[in-house]
Amino acid sequence: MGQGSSAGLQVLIMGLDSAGKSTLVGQILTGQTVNTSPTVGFNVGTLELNKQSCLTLWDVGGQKSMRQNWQYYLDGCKALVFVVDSTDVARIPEAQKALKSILSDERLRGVPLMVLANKKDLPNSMTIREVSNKLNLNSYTDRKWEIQACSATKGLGVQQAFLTVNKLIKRS
Ligand SMILES: Nc1nc2c(ncn2[C@@H]2O[C@H](COP(=O)(O)OP(=O)(O)O)[C@@H](O)[C@H]2O)c(=O)[nH]1
Ligand SMILES: [Mg+2]
Repeated sequence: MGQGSSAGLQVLIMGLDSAGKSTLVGQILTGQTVNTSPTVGFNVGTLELNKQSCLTLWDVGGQKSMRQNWQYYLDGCKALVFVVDSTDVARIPEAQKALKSILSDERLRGVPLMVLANKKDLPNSMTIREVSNKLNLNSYTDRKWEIQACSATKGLGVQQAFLTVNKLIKRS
């Protein structure tokens, strides 16, 4: 992904497979729940928030085999959106490790982080506080970060999330 490959500020959407990344990107770009299949390679789309702000969203596949490719998307990244399935208690330690590993990359130094606790429409989803604790977000003192709940399928909190991402970029 080259710096000049598109007009918008580059925003990387990452997270474990089936966290809801592609549903989220589909929802924000089309306002609809789209059918997703496990993402091979990547999806990309441009989100115009207003005349001044345009975000280019990169939805990178989350399967284990894809994760070694994550590093190729880091150049020119202005914000990282890390999507978590907040009902998946079993895999939150794996999400924690994946997040830590991505953020240790030199190219993401100081880049703001937005964690989306997705699937909040489902019962038994973890609270924001639980997700935040399990991901050790308080340990990330050298960058701006936020955590918000959302439902990518219902479109709840999705618009708000990207407005916050834009604010985080402007302040970083
Ligand atoms: N209930 C519910 N299901 C969701 C939500 N977001 C995604 N899903 C479902 O989770 C599955 C994986 O979503 P997908 O976007 O393909 O995940 P990705 O692998 O991170 O791109 C699909 O069956 C989605 O319909 C949500 O907010 N609520
Ligand atoms: Mg996907």
